[in-house]
Amino acid sequence: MAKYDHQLVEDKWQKIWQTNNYYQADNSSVKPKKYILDMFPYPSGAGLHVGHVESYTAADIISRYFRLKGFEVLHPMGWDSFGLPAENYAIKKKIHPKLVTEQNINRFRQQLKRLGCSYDWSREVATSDPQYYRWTQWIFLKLFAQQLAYQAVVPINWCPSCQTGLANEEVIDGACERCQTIIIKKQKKQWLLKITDYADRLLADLDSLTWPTKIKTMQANWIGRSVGAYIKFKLVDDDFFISVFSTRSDTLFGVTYLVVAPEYAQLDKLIKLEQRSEVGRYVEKVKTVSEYDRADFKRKKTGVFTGSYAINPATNEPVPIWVADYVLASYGTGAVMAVPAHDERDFAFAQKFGLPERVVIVPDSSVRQAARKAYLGEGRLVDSGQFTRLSSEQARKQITDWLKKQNLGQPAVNYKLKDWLFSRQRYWGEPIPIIHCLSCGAVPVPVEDLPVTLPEVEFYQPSGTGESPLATITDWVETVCPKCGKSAKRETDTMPQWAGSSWYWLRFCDPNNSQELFDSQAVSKWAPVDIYVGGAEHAVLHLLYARFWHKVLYDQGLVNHQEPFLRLVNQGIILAADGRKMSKSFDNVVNPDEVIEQWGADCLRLFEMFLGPLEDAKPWQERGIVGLRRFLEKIWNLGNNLLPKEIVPTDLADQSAEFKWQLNLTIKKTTEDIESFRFNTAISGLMEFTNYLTEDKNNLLNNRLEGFKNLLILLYPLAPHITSELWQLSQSQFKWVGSLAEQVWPTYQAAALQTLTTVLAIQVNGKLRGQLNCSVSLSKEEIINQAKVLPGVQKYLANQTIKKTIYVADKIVNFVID
Ligand code: ANZ
Ligand code: ZN
Repeated sequence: MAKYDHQLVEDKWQKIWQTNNYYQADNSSVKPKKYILDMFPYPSGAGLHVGHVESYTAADIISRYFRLKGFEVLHPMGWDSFGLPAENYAIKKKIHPKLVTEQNINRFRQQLKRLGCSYDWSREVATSDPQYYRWTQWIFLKLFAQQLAYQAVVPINWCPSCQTGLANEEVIDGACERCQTIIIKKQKKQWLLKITDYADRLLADLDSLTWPTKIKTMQANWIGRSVGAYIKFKLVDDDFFISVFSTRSDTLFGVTYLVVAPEYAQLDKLIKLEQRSEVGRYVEKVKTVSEYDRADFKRKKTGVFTGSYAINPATNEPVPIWVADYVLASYGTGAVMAVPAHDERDFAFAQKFGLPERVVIVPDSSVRQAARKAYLGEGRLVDSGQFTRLSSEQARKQITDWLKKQNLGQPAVNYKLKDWLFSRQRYWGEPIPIIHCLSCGAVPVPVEDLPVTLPEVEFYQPSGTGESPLATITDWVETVCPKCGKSAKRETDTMPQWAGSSWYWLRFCDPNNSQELFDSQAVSKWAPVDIYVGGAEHAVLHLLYARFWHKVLYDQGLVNHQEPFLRLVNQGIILAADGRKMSKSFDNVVNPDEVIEQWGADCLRLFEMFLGPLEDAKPWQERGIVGLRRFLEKIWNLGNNLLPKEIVPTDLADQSAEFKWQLNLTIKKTTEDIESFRFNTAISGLMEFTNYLTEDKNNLLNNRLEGFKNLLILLYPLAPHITSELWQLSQSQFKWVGSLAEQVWPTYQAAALQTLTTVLAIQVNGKLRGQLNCSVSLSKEEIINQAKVLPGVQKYLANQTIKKTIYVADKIVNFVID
């Protein structure tokens, strides 16, 4: 056998996989299915980076593993090719976005093939392909028909650099997600999607998902459901009522003033003549402050008095009405009842402007209050008339009921979530398929006229007027109304990048369907996605939008499952060797192509998986590559040494207990590690097993061969090229049936693992209470669980809380109780 030449081996297998359509998923297969999906990439000009390699390798390992487990696996790949990154790059390089996108896609595809990913390339889709976005537009029309897409003049987040409006989800810490430019507010007529109609379901259904807790929490907080009441305050000298949203109606007796947002719609009604100029100046000044800063708890409070008073319905006392920017116009009613004694911001504001405080809640237990601070917690009511002595919780209900009887209040639920701003004033996106007619209004483009394709133009840069560049292309804009036939104009805004990615997993089930969105049988075969792998940065963007669209399609009877992605796995970021983020400006970016060139794709795959737990952030430790290369060479040589030997494979029964134990332990560990995405420990287990096979001189040749055969299968998902080659080289001599990819994943024999045992002393508070005789293959948790239920131990632990468990491998378990 020749020296290990990764280029030769990898080229050869990639060609074989390609020409035989090896990984094509069969819609009519009778096997059980698994749908394993990667978050498809933006085909950026920079090409594939090591972070892509990390998550795509992980998903590929899982896909190959499940194929060997007997599943029909759908593992597709495509391109999220619309949107700002592609367009900005095109502008920079002065090439048309369509051309740039094509070039970049070709490069990405090539790179993914070189990485040895087992995609079903026959299902490739690109969101910027008219045959794809035709259906994205079709879904938009469905949303429009359901009144889930609507136009409104709203204050939008405008990025002055990208020259487009952005969704709230795209504004991070007050700045544009893409270019970090500070966002300004602009009034503009925009398309919005009514994601708020789905707020409750988007929240409730999180429970059904196997997703990282962190992501679920982020979504829940973003949706921000809060239960409270609307409460009305009558003006002292007018019949006008100010309605506020409060989660703490139990503090009503403590309300000493009201605050409205500077943008409060009825502000004019409230301003007294003598306060007019001061309020006017304040409102002007606030326009320069971002909403993000305004929501900051710690910011210095500012505000002015309007001159008006309202009546606190609980105390019947007049309370002054102020304008302050810590109240946001976009939440609740844009007005707040201020309770300085029990709210942090109200407290700071009252301190600054000398407004009174009134304590109405005291803590149940006598926790000592730090001096001069608001008490924010729950407790018992004091100084609250008929409600005094009630608990906060009782009081919220009773005060709200009492207000309701007087028509001054009602229970309410509010959400932080806002409708999804869906218009972009950019060229490189799906045209919104609407025609504006003077007599008929907004008219949907008839389905048979889809797709509304982007016009081929020379000039696709932002227009600078705040309108989409499409607005300048007169012969595209001018059209006729599909309803009345009069001349009309096309909508010139485009959809955001998130549109195409909000349903692509469904199109993969039936990617070439030209008659409908997808065939419902194909979708019921594959959907929902069983395992979705990708970055956590999409927590409240793509992952929220995708769930929303999926639910809309569910309500339309187009899919039969409420959620798109059952299990979500996030990969951690790979940092540069210096611990900083990889970035062109630090000149520390690793190019995966070069690593593949020098060490091979199998080596790169193993190396990235071996860096540490998949979900952790971890630095690129170049030195480690050599170690993994040696590991691969060791396996190559193991095959090399076995091949010339005349071995007649015999039954497993001949094997020693030690060998059986080693083999079965490796099978068990690799299986469990792969299923739980612990690829780093799977690899170290396989390394140990390889060492055992190469170093244990007492091992029968026969055992080594059996071990080698299993090793190739177990390692195949992680390093598919070298294992396929070694398998093929050994196959005829050892009479192995079928190719490696056709093998069945081995199962371990529990009995073989019992043979090597160990005895541990089990103590309670340091006193020996029993002995545990168990297999050495048990995990720490398994051992502790078994130790707890030993009869001699259990009686000491009954009704006790274990404060601490001390575990010394192979020796002691000591339970510490009171
Ligand atoms: C009186 C009160 C007393 C409040 C108290 C809190 C504590 P979440 O939980 O986030 O929904 N609020 C209502 N609308 C607001 C707006 N537009 N801008 C700023 N603050 C607003 O918060 C609800 C609470 O935030 C409401 O309950 C209101 O203050 C304030 F001891 O009402 B509370
Ligand atoms: Zn018309």
